Amino acid sequence: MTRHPLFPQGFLWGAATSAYQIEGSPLADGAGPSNWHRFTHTPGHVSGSDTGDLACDHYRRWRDDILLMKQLGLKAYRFSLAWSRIVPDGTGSVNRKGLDFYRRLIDTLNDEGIEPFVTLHHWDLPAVLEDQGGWSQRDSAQWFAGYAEQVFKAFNGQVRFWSTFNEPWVIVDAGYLHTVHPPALGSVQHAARAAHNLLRAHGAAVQAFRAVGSGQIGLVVNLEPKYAATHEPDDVAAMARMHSYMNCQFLDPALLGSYPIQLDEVYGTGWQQQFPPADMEMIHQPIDFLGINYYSRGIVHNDPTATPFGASPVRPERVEYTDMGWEVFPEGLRICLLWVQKRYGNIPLYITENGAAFADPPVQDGCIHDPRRMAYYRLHLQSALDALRKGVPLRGYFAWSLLDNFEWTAGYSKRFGLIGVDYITQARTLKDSALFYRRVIESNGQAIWE
Ligand code: IFM
Repeated sequence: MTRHPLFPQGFLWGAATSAYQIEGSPLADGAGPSNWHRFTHTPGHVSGSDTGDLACDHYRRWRDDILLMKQLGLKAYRFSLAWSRIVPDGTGSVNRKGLDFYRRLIDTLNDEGIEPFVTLHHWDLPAVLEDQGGWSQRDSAQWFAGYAEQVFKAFNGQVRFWSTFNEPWVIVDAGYLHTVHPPALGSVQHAARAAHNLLRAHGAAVQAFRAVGSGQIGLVVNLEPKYAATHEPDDVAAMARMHSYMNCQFLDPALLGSYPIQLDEVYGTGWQQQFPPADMEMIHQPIDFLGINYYSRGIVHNDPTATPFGASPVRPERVEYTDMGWEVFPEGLRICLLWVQKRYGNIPLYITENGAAFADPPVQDGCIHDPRRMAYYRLHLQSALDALRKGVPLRGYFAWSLLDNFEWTAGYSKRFGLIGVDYITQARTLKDSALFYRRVIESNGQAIWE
């Protein structure tokens, strides 16, 4: 039998979810409404008028879901906390019952030997804070650090891995620059401010963690290698703009202490002058790890009509696309990991999300056969392993997602789960990809070559 390289001993194999996408019961036990609760209840925003009111009913079925994690052999579970359950008014007093939900979850995960890998904010902001300006408001850094501090104190010693934000780029791009996510502002000025305040909030939470918390803290970003459609200088320049906007906008300030210069072409020359220079000190805090979410690559061409980037996407033909319309491009994962190491040094890395939406066939013989998703995982894990062998300090991998779930504006129409969810009966069914992932975990990677 050919012996292939394996992942290192202790590699953290996990699966990921987020609060609003799976929990349901958004207002239970004294929780306040979140921006996403309000957004989904406003007609016209979400496909099929779907909401997170029930989702995967994880708020009530979490014990069963932990049993499923055990069945998969997961070593870690990445999930987020709903700020509006814990601090319903966004700031001020803590809702004990909201905190208790997460305490039970975390305690049980620890009892079962599954590492809780906790995200403080995965897009669901207390609605009351959005009413006060959300992330475009400077106070948001203190709101977030206050909430984070309460949580660090409550779970001190119970959680070893914390992330401040999941994909701040999406918050800014979809919610502030465009009108796809709440608060749907569609404003370059608000986008620039929101990006800066998210970074300040990240830094302030890291400072709070160093004062009252224990364990490790990091940031999770979504990255895409960018390509120019041609070698023409205009296309190459368009690619460079998109690369700095998506890949460097958050990592450069957080890890290097400055914004990439090309961001001026998006936000306008001098955009940083509105911020006190001392902000960068707060933003540039040492962190313990970086989480990378990877799904696809982006190809762009110069397009002066497309504001504010002057760039538009190009979709290659004769390649595979997922149901999200994202090109399957496994080597991009290795490219991202190597790029991060080259630009930011040897900070420990986790792949905190990777996975694919494909329509699934009905349950057959108690299983869901999803060969395309399985192939997606196999190829991306091979790519990750390649990066590891080239010296990238990769410490873990989280499949997105543990369960089929609420895919934001696509509602329940896209299925990312290793485990299928019947949204009428709430029955869970393991997919072939879940059985494959279990073999990967058991064999510490050998199964990706079989
Ligand atoms: O479902 C999302 C998740 O919330 C953030 N990262 C991308 C996933 C797939 O779109």
